[in-house]
Formats: sequence, C-alpha cells, structure tokens
Amino acid sequence: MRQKIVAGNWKMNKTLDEALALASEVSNMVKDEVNTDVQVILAPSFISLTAVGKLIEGQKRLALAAQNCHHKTSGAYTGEVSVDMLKSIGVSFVIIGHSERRMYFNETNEQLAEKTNLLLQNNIRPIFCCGESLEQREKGIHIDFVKQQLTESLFHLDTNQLQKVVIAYEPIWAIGTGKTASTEQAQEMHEVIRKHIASKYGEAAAAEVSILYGGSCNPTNAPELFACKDVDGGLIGGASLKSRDFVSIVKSFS
Ligand code: 3PY
Repeated sequence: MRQKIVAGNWKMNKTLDEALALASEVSNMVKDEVNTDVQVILAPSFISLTAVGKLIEGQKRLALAAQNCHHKTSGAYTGEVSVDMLKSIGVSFVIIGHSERRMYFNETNEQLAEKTNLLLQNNIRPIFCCGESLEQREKGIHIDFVKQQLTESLFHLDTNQLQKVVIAYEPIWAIGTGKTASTEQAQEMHEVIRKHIASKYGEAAAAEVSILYGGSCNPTNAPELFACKDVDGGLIGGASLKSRDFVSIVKSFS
C-alpha cells in the first residue's frame, strides 16, 4: 500500500513566530482529529526549519521538509543551503523542482537529477515536482513534457531509490491562480506518470510510488481529487497557511 501524503508548502511566507504558531496549531489538530494513516509534512522557510522541527519532534504523523537544496555538496555558493546542512537538523523530505524554482531560478532537469542523488544518498526523500504550462497543454504536448521531466531527472535511479521519491504533479496554470485541474485532468496525468514509471521499473514498483496533486488544492476540491485512483494526496500552497484549511485537507481522504 502506497503512502498517503499531504504536504504544506509555505513558500516565502511566515516569520519565525508565525511559523511556530502555525506549526503548533497544525500539530495539535492533527493529534486530536486525524486518525487516518496519512503522512503530514510541513515545509516552512529555511529560517524556521530548525524551530519547527523541534516543535514537531516525536509527533509520528508529522515530518519536516525543506523547500529546496543546492545540487552540489558544499563550497562557494553564497546564500545556498546544502543537503548535509538539512540532514543535520533532521529534515526528512525536500521539495525539488517546484515550477517557481524552475521558472525564477532556471533550475534544469539535470540539476534536479543531482539534487535527487544527493538527497537519497543522505536518506532524505525528494518531493519531485513536475507539470506543464498552459501553453504546453493547449498545444497538446503536456504529456510528453511531463514524461521528459521524469525521465531526465529520475530514470537513472534504481528501483529501490525510485520508490523513495514522492512525485508531485503541479500543472503550472493551476498554481496560485485559483484554477484547479478537474478531477479528470488530474487523474489522467497521474495515470500517465504511473504508467511511465511502470514502463521503466515495472507495475509493482510503480504502484508503490506516491503521486501528489498540487495547484490550488483546497478543502472544497481536495475530497474529490484525493478520491481519484492515482492521486495519493496533495502538495498544498496557499491553503497550507491556515491551520483549519490545511487540516481539513488532511482529513479529505475517504
Ligand atoms: C500551490 O498549490 O500553489 C503550490 O504551488 C503548491 O506547491
């Protein structure tokens, strides 16, 4: 049985005090209200990672994620954060390849392959984001584009490594726009992703990979999205900044 996961990507929001307040609210609500077997992940900014990590320590259902890491081990990369550093503060997941990083920081599939390798070597699970633009969807090349992202960044891994990667499908046109993919569009792409993984690693391995949906997921649309056969949870942006909304999404699994 593959893992159900809901991860909150707080992006560049929340000061240290605000992050601690949000993490504390989410932690209490998850403890009191969530009895399904779901892995809840919090991804605050680098500034708040250590403190949020300490706050949620020992809460079995909650894990800590960073929103990025550098693709080299160490060195003269002013302003960057290495995988080693993240490991030293107990980070268990790192979001990589978010479309905002691909778009504003020119991250490439090759760099994401390097990040993936470093993370797995350090026992940290990548949450690998993929997804197409509106233009690519309208041209009908969205499926090939997403497959290529997966192939170029992940298909050098062995089966055991691949199964540790969490995939997040985030259509760029649905990020921060209030537009969500319909359940049919989400299920279609999730199935494409799983079949693409199966074509290289076999169906049994592909069946174990958690594939999350991201892009304006909220308490209203989450139940329908999470009910899709190949949708194993969500990577949540704006709605993860409000504890009540985020925990409602966590509770959306039927
Ligand atoms: C969104 O939902 O807007 C996201 O980008 C989640 O990562």
